[in-house]
Parts: sequence; structure tokens; C-alpha cells
Amino acid sequence: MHMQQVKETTPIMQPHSAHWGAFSARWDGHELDVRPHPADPDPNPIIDNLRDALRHPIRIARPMVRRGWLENGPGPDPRRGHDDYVEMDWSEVLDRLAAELRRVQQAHGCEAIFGGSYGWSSAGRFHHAQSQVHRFLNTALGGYVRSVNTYSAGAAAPLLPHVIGPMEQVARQNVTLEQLAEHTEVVLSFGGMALKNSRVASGGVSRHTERRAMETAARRGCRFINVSPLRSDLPPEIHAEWIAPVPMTDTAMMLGLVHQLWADGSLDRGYIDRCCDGWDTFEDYLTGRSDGVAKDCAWAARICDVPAQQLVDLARSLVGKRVLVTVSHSLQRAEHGEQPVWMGAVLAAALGQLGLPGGGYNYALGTLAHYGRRNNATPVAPLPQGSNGVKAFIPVARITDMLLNPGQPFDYDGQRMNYPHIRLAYWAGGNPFHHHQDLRRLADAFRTLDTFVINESVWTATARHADIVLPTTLTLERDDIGATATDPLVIAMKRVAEPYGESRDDYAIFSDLAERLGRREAFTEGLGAREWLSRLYEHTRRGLEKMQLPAPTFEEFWERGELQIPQLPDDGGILRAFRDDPENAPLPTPSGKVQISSPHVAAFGYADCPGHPAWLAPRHAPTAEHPLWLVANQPYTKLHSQLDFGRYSMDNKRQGREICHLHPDTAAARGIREGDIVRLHNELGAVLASAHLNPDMRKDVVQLPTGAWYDPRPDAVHGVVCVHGNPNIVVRDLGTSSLGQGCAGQISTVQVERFDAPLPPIRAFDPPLI
Ligand SMILES: Nc1nc2c(c(=O)[nH]1)N[C@H]1C(S)=C(S)[C@@H](COP(=O)(O)OP(=O)(O)OC[C@H]3O[C@@H](n4cnc5c(=O)[nH]c(N)nc54)[C@H](O)[C@@H]3O)O[C@H]1N2
Ligand SMILES: Nc1nc2c(c(=O)[nH]1)N[C@H]1C(S)=C(S)[C@@H](COP(=O)(O)OP(=O)(O)OC[C@H]3O[C@@H](n4cnc5c(=O)[nH]c(N)nc54)[C@H](O)[C@@H]3O)O[C@H]1N2
Ligand SMILES: [Mo]
Repeated sequence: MHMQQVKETTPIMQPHSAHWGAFSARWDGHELDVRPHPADPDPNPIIDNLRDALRHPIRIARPMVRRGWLENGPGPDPRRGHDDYVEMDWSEVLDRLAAELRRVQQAHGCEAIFGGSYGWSSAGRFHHAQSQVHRFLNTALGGYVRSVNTYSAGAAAPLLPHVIGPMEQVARQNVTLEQLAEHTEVVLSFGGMALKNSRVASGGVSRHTERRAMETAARRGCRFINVSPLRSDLPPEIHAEWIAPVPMTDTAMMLGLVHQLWADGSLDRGYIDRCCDGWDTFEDYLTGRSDGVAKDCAWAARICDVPAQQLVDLARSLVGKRVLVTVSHSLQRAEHGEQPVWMGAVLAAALGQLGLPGGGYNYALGTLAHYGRRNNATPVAPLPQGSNGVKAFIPVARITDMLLNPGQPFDYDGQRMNYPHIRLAYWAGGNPFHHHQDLRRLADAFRTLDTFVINESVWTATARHADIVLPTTLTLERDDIGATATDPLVIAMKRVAEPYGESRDDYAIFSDLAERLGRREAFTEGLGAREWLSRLYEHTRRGLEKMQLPAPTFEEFWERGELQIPQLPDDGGILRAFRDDPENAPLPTPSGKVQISSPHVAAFGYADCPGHPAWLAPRHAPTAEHPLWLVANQPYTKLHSQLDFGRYSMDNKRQGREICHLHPDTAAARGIREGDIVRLHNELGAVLASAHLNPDMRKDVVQLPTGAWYDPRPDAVHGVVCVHGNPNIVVRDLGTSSLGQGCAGQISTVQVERFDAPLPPIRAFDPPLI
């Protein structure tokens, strides 16, 4: 016992990194000491969730096989989600899994294997689980059905190339926080720029500078306007104005503003004529020439529930100012989510601001820490994924539709396609029972599979639905390289603790599986993990060498623990270049200009996404039965569902439940007091949470963040109730439109009532029966 503790001890603080920041850590066999990177001015408290993670009882110690699958073999099974598990040793479980992969491949082809495996995985670039599973399926089997786009930006990513250019450039290489601090006079922020969100970056971030940038701007006199149902979406330090329209009506509000600019003759006609395409078609709609309805501020006011005069004054106050319009990811994670993304660009174009320092339109600025920063001059190489022999794909959030409707047609971005018939799904690095909507239907979908495999380190709800569960290491249990394209520090992420139980790295698991399929060499290229790190690093080293800069070897980098790499100038990206020289630096859109309307999109003929931005009422608005909007946004105490059992996350629950916010008047009308347990419900099911009364929100909104692990119980009235607080049990599973088919999970509608029955215990953090 004593020996093992000594072995597990890291005597000194070791550098490491996570999506929520660079840090160092030390493990003494009992406690993890975690400290943020010393240069980080505003560390993210989420790192504290790591303290209890390493030896938490919810970790998976050995490979597990679901009893029903073991006894009956592969096939659809209603027991998925409430079956028990049988431990198995590694060599037997890998033999069985390899045989099953081979069976499915031979009987049905790789078109029957879903390997989309959406999810955030960990920050290390080599042990990035999603890249590992993709590489494995490509090199060892020949391919898999993939998914395209993200839950983050499922509407924006396919739309923006029709309108301005690739999302990468519009979100990442556009207006930086430095420009905002120095130049912007008005930040008009739809959905806010909440610090809880902007302190997370895929791949990690060494310095959280968002708060300081906004404070600097505010001190200079920059005006911040938070358009959001929640006041907290901009930090209190910057004293933002707050406008709270009805959720999902931002497009109408923006139309009203642009109509006012038109009516006042204050449109920037010079910019529109020089740099935009399709204004006239849009103006016919704006003024009502095409449909008889003028989209003026009085019209918008009726839809948004914001006084018309306030909108008129707001429009007028923007003219002649350096205005930055931002639209957060959340606005497009909703029905017709394409519209506010497009309309935000049109508003900035109407003001003539696109491409000016600190001005224009930066989609999603303030939603993630890797946006609004300079780009590195030399990137760190990602793990190469090999080539995929399967053409079929789905827009990522159509997972349930695909599994329940094999062979059926669906629309996506101008194409009509058919859902493949999936027999086996392999997940590594994601948690669909966190990220997807209508969880009851999702569970039904997974029950149709022959086999569902997951590599996980903890018993998430997804792991509890899988047939084969392979235990993986946590990031702290392996060496890796942490890097993102817009953070200047590359971090040598060093192993801090021994792997838990028999858990193994995803790379080791896939290497041994590939071996059983006769493809070890193809998967590993003969390299061990350490050699891969060195190979990935070599790309950066050569880049530095080419720039004639000091280019430390991998060993030197590893010894130092981090490497600062130079960044590119803050040049405003494609929108600046285009503004400066529209002839020679056209935008990468079909017309080379900003497309206020798009003949391409119009030609798709989609009623739910016409050829110019338009106000389209949502199909699901509050009713007498479900009178409240539910905002199911990102949690401030964790990243998605990761480490929900960690200290910071647990300390911020009450009676073990996630906290939901509602307005004091809304609560009073229902006899709900601070701290009461409430039940949110609609036709899909119900969820329990602890009520917090918050006057700084709309009265017709209740907010319950995502992230609480799904903990379902049968319920006589609602079918199923999540007793822990996962909102996705009551969020509908809809595509944003026929164009994007993105996740529409941000918003739902519910009724809320006080829950007076005995409180069911939380079982989400107890392992299943083994
Ligand atoms: N209602 C609603 N739903 C939403 C959203 C919303 O706004 N509202 N937001 C959506 C958004 S934007 C996103 S991005 C998604 C996020 O959804 P996900 O990315 O699926 O959520 P995570 O909890 O980050 O899941 C990552 C999983 O990977 C596991 N993991 C971490 N490291 C490793 C590793 O090294 N190996 C393996 N094998 N596993 C590992 C973790 O334990 C965790 O279970 O959620 C979406 N869902
Ligand atoms: N702490 C933490 N940070 C995160 C994440 C996390 O899980 N935890 N996830 C990360 C990921 S993967 C992503 S993609 C980003 C997501 O970034 P976002 O999608 O922008 O984040 P959300 O918190 O879901 O939404 C932001 C705010 O939008 C507001 N909002 C909702 N609906 C509407 C609407 O119709 N109109 C207007 N005007 N406002 C609305 C809500 O009040 C909400 O707080 O966050 C990232 N940052
Ligand atoms: Mo996301």
C-alpha cells in the first residue's frame, strides 16, 4: 500500500493543460494540488473540478461488457440504459470487439459503422480521443459514417460561407479583443459575451484576457449593450445596458434597426454599393414591397417585446460610431438559427462597419477563448486521421433521426441525402447524453443498434447505454502536448498520476485493436506515444526554424515545460483586406462580396431558410400548457458534462441538484421560494432542479444550464424525470432548418411547478451494477 502511494506521487508541480486553462499539478496519492499558470491574469475556477477526479468512485477501473449483449450477442436491445455489467480482461474484450467490428464490416460494410463520435475530449493534441477513434476506423477498417459541423455552430458553419466566408475566418480571424479594447465605441452584443463561456478554449488557453479587454474598452468609454434574456451575459464590471427581447426574436429586432437606418437615410450606401450584393432583394422584404409588411421598429417591438421608441433610439445612436455587432453561438442553436447569424452581418454592413478596426461583425466573439485572438505563426500539427473510404455523413445533431430512420431522405445545405443504416456506433471523447436533445428518444435510438462501444474514463449516461465500455486514462495520467491555434503557449502536458485501475490510453487501446485486425502498423506507423508527441512537435520546430527563430528540440521543449511561439499581426483578416481592396481581395463567397441575399440559398427553395435573412416565427413558442421559455445554456461550473462530480461543480449544486434561475414574480405566482426543488416539464418529460430567484432576467424565462449528468427515473405523469437537472430531457430534438440541420438545443418551452414529494436520491455518480 505504502509502496503504491510512493509510486503514485509526483514530487513537484508539473505543467499540464485543459480546455479551461493551463495549470500545474502535483499528486500525492490522495490529493491533487492544482494551480493556474502564473501568467494567467484571470484563471478559470473550473480547474478545481480536477481535484477530486483522479480516484473518484465513478471512474471505470476495468473493461466492462453489458450483460444482455454478452448473453444474447449483438442486436437491438431495450435493456440498454438499465442493464448491469460484467467485468472482462483486456485481451478477451479486445478479441470480442475486434471480431464484432469485422463481422459488421463484412456483413454490412463500413457504411454501417458510425464513428462521428462528437465531443470535446481533452486538450492534449495527441491523446485527443475523437482524432484517435477516427484514425483507428480509417486505418484499421477503411472508414466510417462521419458527422459534419458541431453542436456549437450547426447553423452558422454551413450558412456563413454563403454570406461572408468560412466560419473559422469570421469567428477566429476577424476582430480581436485587442481591437475591441482600443477602437470599439459600441459593442452591440446579441446573446452577450459571458465570461463563463469565453474562458474556455478547445486545446487550452494560457491567459484569460477577456475580462481585462472589456474593462479597458469600458474605461475608455465604450458602450456595451447586452441583448439577452439574462443580464449576466455581460460582466457587471463594464456596466452594460441591457435589452431583453423575447428569446429567438433577435432577427426581428435587427430588422427593425436596419429599417430605421433605411427610413432615416442613414444606411452606409457607399459600403453597400461597393462591397455588398443583393441589397435590393432584401430591401423589398425590409420595406414590405415583397410581402406587404414593413419591418419597422413598431413591427419589431410587437414581436420582441421591446418598446419601439427604444429600438428607434438605439438605431440612431449607432450611426457614425465604430460599432461591433456580435452574435453568440446560442442564438443559432435554435430553430431558424441561420437567420440571426445572417442578419447580424447585414446590420453591420448597413452601418458600413465591416472590416474596420474594432468594428463590423465578429460572429461568436466572446463565446470561446480561442476567438478574438491573434493566430500563431506556426501551428502545432494535429494527429493525422488517415482517409475515410465512406462518403456518407450526417449533420452532427441528426444522430437520433439517423438511427431511427435508416434509408430515409433528409435535406442539408442544398443536398438531398439518405440516412445510412447503422449497426455499430463507436464513441470516444464525447457524451451524447449530455449534448443531444430529447434524451428519451436518443435512448430509443441507441437501443436499435447491434453494438454500441465507448471508450470512457467515467460512468456517464452514455457509458451506461453502451455494450462494451473500455476504461481510459484521464488527461492527468498521460503525457501530451496542449495547444490551440490562437494561444502563443504550447504546453508540455506531463503525466501527474499513474493510470487508475486498469485504464489505458485511447492510443494503446486502438493500437491493440488494430493489431487484432491485422492493421497495427497502419495505425501506429511503428511509433509509441512518446514518439508521436515528438513527431507532432517537429512540425512546430521546423516552422520556427523556417522563420529563423530559436527552435528548441522536443527534449528541450519537454524539459522547459512550455514554448512561446510567435503570432501573426492583428490584421483584421479577410473582411479588412476586402474592404481595403474589394477588386483584388474578394471574399470567399459565391459573388466575392458580402451577400445580403443569396441566389444560391434562394435556389435551395427552403421555406425555413429563404434567400435573404427573414423573420420566421418558431414552431414552438410558449403556450398555456408550457408558458415559459427554457434557456438551456452552458454551465459556469464546468465544461459541458466533464467532471460534473468535481469540487467546483458539486459545491454549486443545492441538495445535489443543478440550480435553475427564475424571476421572483414567476416564482411567486407558483408558490416557489428560494431553494425550493422545482419540476420543469413539457410533453417530453420532466427535470428537477433547485430554484434560485433572479430579478435580472425576463419573467417569461426560466434558465437551467446543461451539464448535470442524466439521472432518469420513471414518472407516472411525465413518463420520465431526470432527478438531477439535465435540461435535455425537456428540450426538443429539431434541426435548425433544412440548410444547417444544426442543434436547436438552446431553447425550449416548459411549465414549472414546486416539487413537494420526497426527493429521490441522486444515482448519477454511483456506478451501475457490476
Ligand atoms: N440543451 C443544450 N444542449 C447542448 C448545448 C446547449 O446549449 N443546450 N450545447 C451544445 C454544445 S455547444 C456542445 S459543444 C456539446 C458538448 O457535448 P460534449 O462535447 O459531448 O460534452 P463533454 O461533456 O465535453 O463530453 C466529453 C466526454 O469525453 C470524455 N473524455 C474526456 N477526455 C477523454 C479521453 O481522453 N478519452 C476518452 N475516451 N474520453 C474522454 C469525458 O469524460 C466526457 O464524457 O453539448 C451541446 N448540448
Ligand atoms: N463554463 C463553460 N464555458 C463554455 C462551455 C461550457 O460548457 N462551460 N461550452 C463552450 C462551448 S463548446 C461553446 S460552443 C460556447 C457556447 O457559447 P454560447 O452558445 O454563446 O453559450 P450559452 O451560454 O449557451 O449562451 C449564451 C447566452 O445566450 C443567451 N441566449 C439564449 N437564447 C437567446 C436568444 O434567443 N437571444 C439572445 N439575444 N440571447 C439568447 C442566454 O442568456 C445565454 O446565457 O461556450 C463555451 N464555453
Ligand atoms: Mo460547443
